[in-house]
Amino acid sequence: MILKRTIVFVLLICSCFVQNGIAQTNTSNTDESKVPPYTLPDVLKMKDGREVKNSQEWNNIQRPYIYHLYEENQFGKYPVKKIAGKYRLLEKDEHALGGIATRKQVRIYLHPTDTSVYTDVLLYFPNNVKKPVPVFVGYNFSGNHAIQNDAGIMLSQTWVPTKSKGAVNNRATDSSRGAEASQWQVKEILAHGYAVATAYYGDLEPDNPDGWKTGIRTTLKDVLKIQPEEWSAIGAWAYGLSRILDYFQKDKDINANKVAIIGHSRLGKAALWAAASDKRFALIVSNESGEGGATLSKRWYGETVKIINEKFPHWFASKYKTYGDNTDALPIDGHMLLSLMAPRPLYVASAEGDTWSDPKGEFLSAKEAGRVYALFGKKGIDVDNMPLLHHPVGNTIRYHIRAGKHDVTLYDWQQYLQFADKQWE
Ligand code: GTR
Repeated sequence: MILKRTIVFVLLICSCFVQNGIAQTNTSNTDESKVPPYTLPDVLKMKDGREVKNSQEWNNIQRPYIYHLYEENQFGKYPVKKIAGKYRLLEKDEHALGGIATRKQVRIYLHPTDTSVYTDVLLYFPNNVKKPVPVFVGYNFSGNHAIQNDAGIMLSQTWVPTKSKGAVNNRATDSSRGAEASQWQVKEILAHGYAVATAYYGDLEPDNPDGWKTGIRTTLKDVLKIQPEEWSAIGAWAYGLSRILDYFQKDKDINANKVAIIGHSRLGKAALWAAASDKRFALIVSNESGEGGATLSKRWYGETVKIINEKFPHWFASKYKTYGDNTDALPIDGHMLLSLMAPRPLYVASAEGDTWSDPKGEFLSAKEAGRVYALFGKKGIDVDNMPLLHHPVGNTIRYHIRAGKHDVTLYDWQQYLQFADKQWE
C-alpha cells in the first residue's frame, strides 16, 4: 500500500515537471502564481566546485569561464582579430538644433580595403560645455535620421524593416525622419553635458533571417576569420558597437573613458553582449532587454527561449536553439550576463506593461548580479522585493520599473542621466 502510494506520488511529481516543461517552452506565461520553481546556476561557483573568493579569482578564472559559456551557448564566438579603423568625417554643423549642439556624421570603415563595408555614426555634442565630454552611445532601430527631426541628418540608404515608419520598399524616406525621436531625448542628454552617438544596427547586419548574407558576418568573414554560422546577428551588432568605441578614442571631443552604452529591447541584448565583450564601455544601460538579455530564461514568465529562437532564428548561436525545450540544461542565465558588467555601473530598467520582457525576472537577475559586484566592494540592489513604479532602487546596480508599455521614455532617460551624473561626479 505504502509502495503504491509512493509510486503514485512520484508519477504525479513527474507529470507535473513534464507539464511545466512543455508549458514553459511553447507558451508564454503572465500569471505569477503559475511560475514553477527554478534553479539558477550559482554565478560564484567555479568549474572545480569552489566558490569565488575575491575579485582576482573573478577576473582571472570565473569571468573568462562564464564569458566563454556565453560564446558557446548563446551569442557565438566574438571576433578577436583587430582591424585598424578608418574614419571619414562626412558632415559637421556647429550650429545644429538651433545652435545648442554640434552635429557630426562620421563614416566608420569596417573592412581594411573594401570601402562599401561601413557604418555611419551620428553625434551631437553640447556647445556650451568644455570638451572632451562623456558620451551615451546606442543603436537605433531604423536609421540615424529617425532619432531627431533634423533635416541635416543623412537619410539611411540601407535595408530597413517593412514596419519602419515611412519605409517604402524597405528603404527610408523623408517621412521616416524623427520616427524614434521620443526614444532619444537628445536635448535632455545634451543638457547634462553629455554627447550622444547613434548608428543604425542594420548597417552591421539587416535584422532578418537572411541578413547575414549581406552583413558583416559575410563581408568580414575572411578578415575576422570567423564563419557566419560561428556567431550571430546579436554578435555582429555587438562587434559594431566596439568599432564605434574605437572611433571615440580618436575623437578629441569625446572622453573615451566615460562611454555609456545603452540599448532597448533586442538592442539592449546587443548592448549587454558588447559590454560583456569590451570592458572599455564604462557604464551600461539595459532598457527592457528581456529574454536573452537581462531577464531570467529559467523563470517561466513572458517570452521563452523557444519562442525567441523560432521568431528570430538569426539572433543567437545555433546551440541556443537546443535549449528551447529544456531551459534547465542552460548553464547560464541573465544574472550571469549582468555579472559580466561588474564592477561597472549598470542600470536595468523594466516597464509595467512590458510583461513580455518579464520585469520581475529582470529585477531578480539584477539583484543576483550584485553578488559579483560585492567582490569589488560595490553595492548592487539592497532591497528584497520589486520596487513600486517610479521608485528606482540600488547603487552601482540600479533598477526601476515605470508605468507604460515597452519603450524608452523621457522618464527612463532622466534616471539614466542622473545615474551617470552620480557615477561620474
Ligand atoms: C520582440 C522580441 C523581444 C524584443 C523585442 C524588440 O518581438 O520577442 O525579445 O527583443 O522584439 O526588440 O523590440
